[in-house]
Amino acid sequence: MSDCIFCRIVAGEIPSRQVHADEHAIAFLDMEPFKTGHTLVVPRAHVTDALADADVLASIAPAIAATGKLLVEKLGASGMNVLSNVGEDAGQSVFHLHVHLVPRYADDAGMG
Ligand code: DGP
Repeated sequence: MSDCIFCRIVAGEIPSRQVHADEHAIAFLDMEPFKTGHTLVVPRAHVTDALADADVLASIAPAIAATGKLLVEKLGASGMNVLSNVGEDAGQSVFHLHVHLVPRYADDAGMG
């Protein structure tokens, strides 16, 4: 069994609130959301971060776009923060590439 929490979510060993999936990636709600609908897009392949493997990063682009569109449609978000922390000093806490999609709403007062 992998000790990577996101590999275990991808494998279905740990439950998640999945909002999108394709051949290369899954997207599920973040358990510590900055804003309503905060979602993580995660490749099925294990790479440590967004700079580790350009092919894996490129492979999740369709899932990022589809999930962002879904969040706008379903939640009425009027904007989106799309970001990936690379390295502990940048705030990365799970070392399996993940892209945060944080839906934003008019007058929602910053990231906090
Ligand atoms: P980062 O700090 O950029 O590595 O973001 C990691 C995010 O992952 C953080 O916002 C919390 C989330 N997270 C960590 N473990 C789990 C989990 O088991 N399930 C879910 N849904 N989210 C998780």
